[in-house]
Amino acid sequence: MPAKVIVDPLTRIEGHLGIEAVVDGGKVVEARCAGTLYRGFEQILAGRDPLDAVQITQRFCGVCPTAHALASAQCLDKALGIMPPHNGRIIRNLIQGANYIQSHILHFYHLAALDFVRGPEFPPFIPRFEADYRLPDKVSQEIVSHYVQALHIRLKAHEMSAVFSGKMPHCASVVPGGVTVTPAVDKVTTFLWRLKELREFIDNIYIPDVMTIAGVYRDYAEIGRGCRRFLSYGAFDLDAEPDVGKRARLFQMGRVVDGKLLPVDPSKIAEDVKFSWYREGPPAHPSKETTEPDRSKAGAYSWLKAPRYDGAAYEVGPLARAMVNTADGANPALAKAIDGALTQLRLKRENLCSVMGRHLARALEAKALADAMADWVLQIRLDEPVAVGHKMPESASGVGLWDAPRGALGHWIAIRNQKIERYQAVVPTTWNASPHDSKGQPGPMEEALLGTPVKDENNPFEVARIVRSFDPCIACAVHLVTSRGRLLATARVV
Ligand code: NFE
Ligand code: MG
Repeated sequence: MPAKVIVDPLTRIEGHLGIEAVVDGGKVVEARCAGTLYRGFEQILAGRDPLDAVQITQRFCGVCPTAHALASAQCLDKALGIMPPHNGRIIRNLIQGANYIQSHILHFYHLAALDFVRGPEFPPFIPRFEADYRLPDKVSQEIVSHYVQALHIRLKAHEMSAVFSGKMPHCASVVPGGVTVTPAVDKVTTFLWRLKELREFIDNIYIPDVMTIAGVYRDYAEIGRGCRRFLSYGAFDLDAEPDVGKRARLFQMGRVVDGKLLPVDPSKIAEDVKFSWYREGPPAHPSKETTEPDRSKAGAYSWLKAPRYDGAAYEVGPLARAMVNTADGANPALAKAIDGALTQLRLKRENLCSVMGRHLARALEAKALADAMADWVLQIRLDEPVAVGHKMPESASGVGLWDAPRGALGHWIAIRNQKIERYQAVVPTTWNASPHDSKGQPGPMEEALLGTPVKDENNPFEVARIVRSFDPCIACAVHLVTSRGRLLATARVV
């Protein structure tokens, strides 16, 4: 008997999101992701001093402000025709690296692990969504103790970013041309001590906990597969090559489709607004598109646009980076860690395209990055500059392509009369949680829900686990709807 189930809100994510799924015969046959919050930042930026963009865009989000600072600064670097010197590049990487690891630990322990681990019987662990918790009590208790430990470790990671960025969140020192912080021995040692603690936490607690959960919830290495097209702009510059497509990065730029590594041509990115609450128009490149809200638009169901690459939906994020960086061995350390984890879990490479694959990719990437940061911090040259100067041109345009913790992040700027004429950002969750497009193609999260067995429409925890594996940066409501649309129940999910 078809049933309509509404779960609203789905918490433990960042921001505001609604999900509506059609369940028939015990499986999801149709799904819709709706971003339910209008922000309007792109309009706020128009007419301002271009240098303000690095500060204003960080206010998109308190979780990934560093990525916006970096994408925006690189967008301006491009527009101004400058590149940071050695120290500027290294220090930007360190500020961003600490924030990546903080974000991954936040996601696992404070947003996602409680989907699989029964917490204690007091707030904030109750009220909770009663799922099929499978871990023995002792193991659950240990992981819950790591929940608390992870809060302290995230503080250390914030301190690491702040050593070089002035403060966290919303860093002060990132500017076009580099950074404004003066390198000094005490900053390097402060950073290194905290990095040591972070690496111990990742190696001895985070990765083992993800492996424990992945070993017990083996069916979650089969579901939530998604669109299996992956896009990454890459992150963490290793040289100063002006062409971002050729620049060496710790995590390389690329796409993977059908297991094949392919290049990225940024001119093929376009945002489709067929099902978005924006004025109708054909899919347009971010350097040309408009953002004109139209809440009354018929058929629309999301404030998110639908970014597409050459007309196709792409998953972005740690799993996409894992795919892009292991397809041809671009990052041997990450490839070795992923192969080792899959062997230990007796899983195949195709199992990476799953809920557990996303959690594994995030944890193993945290290790690869923390290990690289230990080398970078020692590459700071105390007697060298951290930034180059610039002269603001009358007119210019630029693009910053940089992977945030949650995936491919692009900022596009047009400058006219030394002011921002237009600014567009296409952020990771816009890719992953995008609505359908004019070809009727679902977004990656929508596609990941298709075919998901839902054992009990009154308790659709499978959907929550899939949605959270993407680490969406939008608060979330899940609506499960039958083809007949009969309301069966409303559940609050915590
Ligand atoms: Ni608000 Fe973010 C990241 C960016 S999300 S957390 O990572 O950019 O789309
Ligand atoms: Mg945008």
